[in-house]
Amino acid sequence: MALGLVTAGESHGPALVAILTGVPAGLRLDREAIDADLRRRQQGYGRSPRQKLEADQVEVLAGLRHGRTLGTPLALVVRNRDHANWAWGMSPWPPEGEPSGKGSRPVTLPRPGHADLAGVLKYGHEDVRNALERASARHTAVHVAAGAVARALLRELGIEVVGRPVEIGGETTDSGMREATDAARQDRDTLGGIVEVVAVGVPPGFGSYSEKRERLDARIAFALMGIQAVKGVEVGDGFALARRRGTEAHDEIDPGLTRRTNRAGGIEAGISNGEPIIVRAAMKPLPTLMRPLDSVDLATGDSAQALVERSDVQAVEALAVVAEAAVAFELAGAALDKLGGDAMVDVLEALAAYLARIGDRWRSR
Ligand code: EPS
Repeated sequence: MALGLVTAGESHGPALVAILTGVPAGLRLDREAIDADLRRRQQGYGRSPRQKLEADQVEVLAGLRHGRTLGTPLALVVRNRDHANWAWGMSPWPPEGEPSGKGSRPVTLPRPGHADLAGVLKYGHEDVRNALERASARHTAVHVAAGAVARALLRELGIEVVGRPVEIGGETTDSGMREATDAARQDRDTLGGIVEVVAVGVPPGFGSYSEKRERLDARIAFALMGIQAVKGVEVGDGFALARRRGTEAHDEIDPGLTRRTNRAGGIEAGISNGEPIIVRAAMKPLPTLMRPLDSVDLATGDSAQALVERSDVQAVEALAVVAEAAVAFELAGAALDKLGGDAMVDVLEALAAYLARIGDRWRSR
């Protein structure tokens, strides 16, 4: 069965939920490792005061016994501590008692760049909150938990995936990124940036040119574009390749089937080629602004200023962790597509047999 993921949960609702299917039996999970990824996602210089309220931790409701997967659906939960402040406003059932706490008054001032306007038009909501709650990047927490499971599987296969910010607000040095964040905070503005994810130890042969949806680059691009605020994705030298000649654009092959360069970012024709996989995602500046943009009050149709809410100045460091999780999940899916197996022991045997088969031609890893 293919690796699958479905998630649920609103930003200020009771909890975020993920159900993973197709995880092989016998995979050892480490609660501390999953929680460490959740903590990494919460950190970052530009994060909102919300992060002081949350202390994300994974709970497992099904599919795991004594720290090993059972080969059955794996159900993960990350609770929203902040829900306590929204108990009336985000009550799943009709709330009892007088309106109190946050979220008790309807939001009618859509923020340009957020889900607010398109969401209420599409779904026929009166209260913009009904759209923004699910669209919020809070939801990435449970994707990171799912990605941590994928990372555990990949580690068994000798594959490591690491994400890092490479640019924030146009700055590429650590101090530049911090200064840009400070300046934007001072100006009550927000920033975007670029993250890079590198996967090492991926053997040749994950993904396929056979069908569009099987292409590893297409799968990874889909997973990255599906993250809140991501507006662009590139693989390897990406857009820069379009400006080069063919003699400067490809990766020549040496004996042992190694490459001198990795302009392709480890993927050719939708298949991993054994070089590190390198992808980048570009994030737009966050649309919740302390200095709101012009909008319209949906209750009156008159010009107004967009909703002002507590938010992050930038969340590029968080995106690095979320993007890492997304790439890990797709790589784990592609690994299982190639190797098959509903038990880890079979997956590992299939990998060993495959590496032995190509080993006389492809360098040993
Ligand atoms: C987000 C708005 C902020 C962020 C949130 C994403 O939340 P709040 O409105 O509660 O301050 O902090 O991200 C998280 C809570 C998180 O854990 O990443 C948004 O509108 O996307």
